[in-house]
Amino acid sequence: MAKASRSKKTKAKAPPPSEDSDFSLSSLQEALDAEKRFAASEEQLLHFYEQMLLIRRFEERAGQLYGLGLIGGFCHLYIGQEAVAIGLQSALDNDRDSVITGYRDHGHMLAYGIDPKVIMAELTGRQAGISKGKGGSMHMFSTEHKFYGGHGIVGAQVALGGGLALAHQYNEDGGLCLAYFGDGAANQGQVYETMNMAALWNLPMVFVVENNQYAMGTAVRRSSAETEFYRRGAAFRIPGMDVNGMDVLEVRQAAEIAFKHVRDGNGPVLMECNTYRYRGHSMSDPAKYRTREEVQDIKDHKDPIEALKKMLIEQGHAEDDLKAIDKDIRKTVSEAADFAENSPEPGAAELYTDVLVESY
Ligand SMILES: Cc1ncc(C[n+]2csc(CCOP(=O)(O)OP(=O)(O)O)c2C)c(N)n1
Ligand SMILES: [Mg+2]
Repeated sequence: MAKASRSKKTKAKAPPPSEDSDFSLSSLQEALDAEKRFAASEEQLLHFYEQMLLIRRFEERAGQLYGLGLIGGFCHLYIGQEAVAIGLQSALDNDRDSVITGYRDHGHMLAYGIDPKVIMAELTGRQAGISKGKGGSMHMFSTEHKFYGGHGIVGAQVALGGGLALAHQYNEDGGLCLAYFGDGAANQGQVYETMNMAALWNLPMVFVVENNQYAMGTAVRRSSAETEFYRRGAAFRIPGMDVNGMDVLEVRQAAEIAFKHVRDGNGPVLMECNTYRYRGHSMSDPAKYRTREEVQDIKDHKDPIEALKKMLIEQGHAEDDLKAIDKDIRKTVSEAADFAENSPEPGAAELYTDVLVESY
């Protein structure tokens, strides 16, 4: 290894937080409660609207392509959760920060500004896909964008995220790692091993629980002894934040507070974003574990895109202008689908590439 040993680097950091007896779970929460919503400019509001709508229309199209047999394997849609990825990713520094998530990953990639064409091509298993068609829906990856997947093993991305955060610290590049995981994943042991190490080593890491209320067919109250997930870092002195994940402005505000805390060298933060998934767990889910009324109620009263649309109209935007944005996005998504359908599948020789990295 060309670099100095890791122990030298970690020694230079602040002492472990356990020496500070003033730990407060709510210090960041208080900051959020004082100013709940990000003061976005008109331009930013429109951008959030466009990006959330892009995820929704992209996912609707992905669902259709799956139904037509153009997407194989598993496919987990992000519809309903758009405000989480947009609120958080919009606050990242794309030149420095890294992102890692589970298999429900299309929305995060779109939020990161990755071309919908290469994401759709990946979903349909084409050579032009971001993982050359070999990863599919669950295993998308782009080191160029510092997007480290796309992981099918529930909770594993959190431990890998700890490694990414350690790399940021070791290389002194000023970046942080944003590691997303679900309410189900929050019960995996390696998540807590990572929290312990991240707090002990003061790593620049934001743990984000996307609490969409279900892990496959199991509601959180049936699987979790503590359903307020933001509290779960307390044992490691990691401050928690309870965030309305259906409000893009609240998520963005929480991101501002959390990222500043981490960038100032204060170690990791645990954020719980309360959200809801409208579709089944994956495409083969009959969703018998909840009522249609429950889903409809969220769509009618808490939808993140409709809420922002209402706000834009109240601010004087014409409904026709917003419809025009939707039309443009549908066109972008159709072009991505056409591009994917017309792209070739990877050749057999690709079976032997990207299997092992021998040197850097
Ligand atoms: C280690 C492991 N255990 C079980 C599974 C099967 N599995 C796939 S998704 C899932 C539920 C995870 O739910 P959650 O973390 O809430 O994420 P969501 O799907 O709601 O985004 C399970 C149990 C798996 N992929 N990996
Ligand atoms: Mg879940």
